[in-house]
Amino acid sequence: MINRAIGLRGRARHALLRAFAIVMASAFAVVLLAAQPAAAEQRCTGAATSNVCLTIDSVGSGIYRVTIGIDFYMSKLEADGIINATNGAPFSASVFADDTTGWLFSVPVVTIGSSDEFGLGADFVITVPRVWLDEDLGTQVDEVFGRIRLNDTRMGLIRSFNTPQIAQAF
Ligand SMILES: [Ca+2]
Ligand SMILES: [Ca+2]
Repeated sequence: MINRAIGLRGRARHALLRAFAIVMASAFAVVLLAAQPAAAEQRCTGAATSNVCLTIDSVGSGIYRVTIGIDFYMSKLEADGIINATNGAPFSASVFADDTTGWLFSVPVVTIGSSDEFGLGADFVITVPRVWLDEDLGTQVDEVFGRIRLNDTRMGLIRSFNTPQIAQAF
């Protein structure tokens, strides 16, 4: 419950800070989905330097919406520097299994933002068939997590951020 509360707070903050009405509407929809107990599972790191979340919603008919989000705390100036130095594409994200195959699928970025409040932020979303998440085949519980890679031009290196794991029988 602590993790969920942190995640929702991060989403709400996103919604308040983003200027574009479409982005606000989509972030609000994520909050509504996450508030329905049976519909979504969310885990967030809630770390001091960044908050990284994985959310998996069932949208019916064996289809799941997978959302990965990050707030990497820094000044807006630093965040804009990273965004500009990477031609607007500082991030990539994928979902991994805890064992066996490892990498499962890529998750495309849908929003990138910067502010002094949340730093450098991004959301990644994809809808996938159930079998893509079924990393331990059949009824065995599956353990999946998200990993975001950031081309951090301040340090001249690639940084990785892992979400916590979601364990569920997909
Ligand atoms: Ca399974
Ligand atoms: Ca596993």
